[in-house]
Amino acid sequence: MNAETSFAPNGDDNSPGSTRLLGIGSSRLDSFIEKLKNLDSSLEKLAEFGDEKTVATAKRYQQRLADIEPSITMIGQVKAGKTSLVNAMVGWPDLLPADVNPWTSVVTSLHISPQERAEGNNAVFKFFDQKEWNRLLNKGGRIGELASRAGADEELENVREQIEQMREKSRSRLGRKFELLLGQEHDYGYFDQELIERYVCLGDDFDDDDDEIQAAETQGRFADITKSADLFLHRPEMPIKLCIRDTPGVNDTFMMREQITIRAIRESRICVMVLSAHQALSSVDMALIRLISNIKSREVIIFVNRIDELSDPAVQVPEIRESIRETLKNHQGPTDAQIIFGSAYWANRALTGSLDDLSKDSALALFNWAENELECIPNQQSPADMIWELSGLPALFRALYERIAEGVGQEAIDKVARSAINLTNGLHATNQIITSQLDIKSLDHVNKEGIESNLNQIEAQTLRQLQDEYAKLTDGLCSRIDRSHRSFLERATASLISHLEKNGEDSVWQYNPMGLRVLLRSAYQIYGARAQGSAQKIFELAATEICDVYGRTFGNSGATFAIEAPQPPRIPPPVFLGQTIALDLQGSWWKSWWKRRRGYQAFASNFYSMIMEETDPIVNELKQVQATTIRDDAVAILREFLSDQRTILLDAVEKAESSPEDLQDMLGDQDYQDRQQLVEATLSSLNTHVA
Ligand SMILES: Nc1nc2c(ncn2[C@@H]2O[C@H](COP(=O)(O)OP(=O)(O)OP(=O)(O)O)[C@@H](O)[C@H]2O)c(=O)[nH]1
Ligand SMILES: [Mg+2]
Repeated sequence: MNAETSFAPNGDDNSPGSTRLLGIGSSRLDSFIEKLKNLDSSLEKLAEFGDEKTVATAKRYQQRLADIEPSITMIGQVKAGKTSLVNAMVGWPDLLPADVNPWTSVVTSLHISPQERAEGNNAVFKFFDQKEWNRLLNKGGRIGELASRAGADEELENVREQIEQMREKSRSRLGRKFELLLGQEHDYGYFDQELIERYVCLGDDFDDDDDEIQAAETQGRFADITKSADLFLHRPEMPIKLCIRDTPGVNDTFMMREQITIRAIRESRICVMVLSAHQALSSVDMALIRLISNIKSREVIIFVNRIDELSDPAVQVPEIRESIRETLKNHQGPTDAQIIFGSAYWANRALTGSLDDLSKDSALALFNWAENELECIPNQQSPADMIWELSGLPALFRALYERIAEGVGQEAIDKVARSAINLTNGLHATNQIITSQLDIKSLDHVNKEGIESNLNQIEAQTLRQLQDEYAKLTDGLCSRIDRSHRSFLERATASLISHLEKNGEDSVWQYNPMGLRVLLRSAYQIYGARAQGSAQKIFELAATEICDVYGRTFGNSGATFAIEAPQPPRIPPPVFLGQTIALDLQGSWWKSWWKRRRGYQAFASNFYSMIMEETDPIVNELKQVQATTIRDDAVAILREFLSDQRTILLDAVEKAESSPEDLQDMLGDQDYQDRQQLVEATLSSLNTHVA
């Protein structure tokens, strides 16, 4: 079955409540799309110049523009309505099953594209690999690690039991194939709700064997081991491609999902935190606050869902807004993140056009909210348009589009424009060489081998510099982190002892690990700023040296321009710092750890080593994973830049070495003057794109 045909409500794009609504708010991207088109047509023009290599490179850059797909990760409280909201955002109300069993930990990425895909709508499901699965089963995930470290045997036993049950269920559902499936992926050339359910929804328990087999055939067959689902669908109403990632709610027993959420946040530049209006943001959601507090405020949007369930939204919404701000302030969260209120329920009703059977309470809430928002709703809209506006979805899209236009989208344009400028500069140089060659007939000093060896030298030298600088910076980062780590542990232990001296062992002591996070974050920020600075410096050096090669090779005829150095690598936010550690867990875990200790000395040394073990992974993540990623990115950027430059420069040399007749053959009957005009026009249009 084709997915498109399985979705009945949107047959007619002009009917109220169709996916037409998805286009509302797109105007925020108008100027971004204009820039994209301009850049694309400049590249198209470069392709017209005809020589093969230029065409191939220009096409590669065009493809890069076509591939821009900003991604947005939705995170939030369990049952806040993330999945329902994602369904509304892609205009397919029941696509992903809402209300799934809380055990699932699948991250679903919906890729929506205004262009039709040659392969149609398709789906890819990936399973956990053996290592991830073993970690969950053997250690019980994060919570198991915590429990065993804290010596909370009872809890650990509990976790193990639940996991054993889960493993048994998976065995019976998936049979012998089970182990073989780990690490695999399943691809489909279509998808519908039923298929998705097989991969993301756990089935219920069945008493009867026959039922069980039947259920395994349909619902929840693979859900135990599914790690991610990628669904691709065509939405002509969308202004650009988007990837929207639905994650499982964060507070679950295994804390498996916290790691999953952290990874999903890392893969996107923008994060939407979905809260439920009844429990807007309480200290219970500390884990969530910790996760977003490591992301820039501008890249976090808070969506307060389910306002249809409020009795008086007009009055309650400002109160909720205030309380969220207060909570964020008290816990060092992103206080100026934008907060949007809405209802996925209303949005999905607007999409299906089934507006008459809103429940009475929901309708009352809708009228109440409509009065409040009157000035935001333009006149003469259809009821579906009005409800869509009140659902908060257009506001959410507008906010997302603004972030995309100024952030990740602009960066992508900048990157391609810089490469395109360099390509055009190469053509410009070639042009000048051709004219000078036509004048002087030969350029004795042009020597291909000499240039190649020059380029090799530049490459070796700048790459070495980059590696050396980064090694130094990483050393600095590590020693700063180790210092912070030690001093935090010492301070915390001192505070523990002083508590024991004052209060004895019966009163439970608490210590906020915020201080450690602040110290680690600042060490990482210092590293990030330096890492960008060094990359910038070395990239610019590489550009200048290559420019010199042009000058040396072609004399004045070649080097009349500057080469655009690429932008330094992005410093990804240290989301991992938000990971829950034992000190964050108040309540029973901590109390049970506390009760097990006897004697000050035992407290102090046990405490020190437990917190050390707990915080080590965070520290290592910063030192190793984050720092290595940044270095690898910088190296990849430099390599690509040098390789593009090599192609362009050698191409110019080849032309300079050709006989006038061969040149004529290569360039066809294109007139030099025309060529030059085209090059100059393209250059000046490209220059408008870079900052
Ligand atoms: N009234 C109302 N109910 C909603 C709204 N959004 C979601 N729900 C309901 O809330 C329940 C949970 O919705 P989901 O979309 O599964 O929530 P979730 O955040 O994805 O849940 P988890 O993935 O399990 O954390 C479902 O029964 C939805 O129908 C809303 O805006 N209004
Ligand atoms: Mg969900």
